Order: sequence, then C-alpha cells, then structure tokens
Amino acid sequence: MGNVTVQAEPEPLPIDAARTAIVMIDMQRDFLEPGGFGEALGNDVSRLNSAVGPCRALLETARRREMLIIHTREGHRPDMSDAPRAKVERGAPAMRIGAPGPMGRILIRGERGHDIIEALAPRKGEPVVDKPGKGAFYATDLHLILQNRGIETLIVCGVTTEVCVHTTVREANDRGFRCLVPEDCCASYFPEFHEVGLRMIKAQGGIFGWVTDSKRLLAALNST
Ligand code: TIU
Repeated sequence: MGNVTVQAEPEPLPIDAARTAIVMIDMQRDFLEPGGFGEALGNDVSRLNSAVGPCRALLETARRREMLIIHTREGHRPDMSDAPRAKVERGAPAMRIGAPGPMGRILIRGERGHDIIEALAPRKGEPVVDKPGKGAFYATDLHLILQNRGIETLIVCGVTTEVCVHTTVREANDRGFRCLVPEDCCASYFPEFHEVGLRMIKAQGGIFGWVTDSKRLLAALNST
C-alpha cells in the first residue's frame, strides 16, 4: 500500500491518495466566529483562526489530486429532537443550543452560524455530514460513505483538536481506519489541550494515529 509517504510522528506513513479522505471537522461559523456556540461556551473564538489557511491549502491540493473530501457540521434539527438534554441544559438559557444568537439559533441546522465558513466552503460533489455529537461516526452515514469509496486512511482536520477532532480520530481508529492529523490544520480554544491532544494521538507507537503538519503533508501529496 502507499503511493506517497508522509513524514510524520511516530513514524513516516505511506498512503494511497485514492484510498485516503480528507475529513474537515466542524469548520463552522458557530465555532470560529463571534456570537456562536464556541463563544456561548465562554471561549475566545479567535484562537481557531490559525487553522483556516493551512486547511485551505490542503483542500486546494486534495481537490487537484481528486481525493475524497468530506466536511462535517455539528448541530441539531430545528425541533431539537436529536439534542440530548444533557448536552443542551448547560450554562445560561440565553446561550444554549437552540437559543437565538446573532448568526441565528445556536448550533441549529439551516442557520447561518451552523454553516461552514466561506474560506473552506464545500464544493459540489464533496459530501457534508451533519452530526449530532462530537464524533463524526456517531449517528451519521460517514462509515458507509468511506466504505463505499474504499477509504483506508483519514486525514483529520478541523476544530477543536481535543473535542470533535479527537473523538472522531478515536472512533475511526476503532473502526480500522488509519488517521493522520496535520497539527496546524487543527486548533483549540486551549493551546495546552491542542498540544497534549496531539501528543496523545501519536504516543505509544501511534496509539490513535499519526501526527504531521501541512508543510510535510503537502510536500508528500505534491511529490507525484
Ligand atoms: N467546545 C469545543 O471545544 N468543541 C465543540 O463543542 N465541538 C467541536 O469540537 N466541534
């Protein structure tokens, strides 16, 4: 297997680009822009902006190589029938999932805040997976889409590193996918969680996967 080798930790990872998918996790206004869910939780949302440029560069290369690109969005049905009370009933009622914010109802499908930021907008033909949880496999058809395309390796990007990216990497690892995480294509509201989250993935011989950066990843993807 493998037509390119990506320099990574804990060791270089050979990948077959035709069997590798980019999974862009939750690059939504609700997490990256003021007035959404991220800010409602008390976070400084500007901390996530560093990932946008590297993700954009990776998408450009992946599109040129005709790799499978999947986008996810965390959010709920307008009637919130898929939102567990334990997830909703936290914090001030005016700041909860479903409450009206400047970008529409917080984390609700169809609202402006729920959609992906313009710089990373999905293109025609790129599946968008709406997920009610943190992990992209939970209660979605992501696994089916990946199986139908013969995907064996995932390049997981997005926000936030220790929450939805990590949960998705763990879910993917248990389902037999190799996961490669480019560290500058992810971000967290907490720099220390970002750092330690990445260390957790690559520790113990790559217990959950491999960690690289967009420079090494693009060098490999552009090498053939
Ligand atoms: N709060 C936080 O760090 N993240 C989330 O709630 N969702 C995602 O990570 N997408």
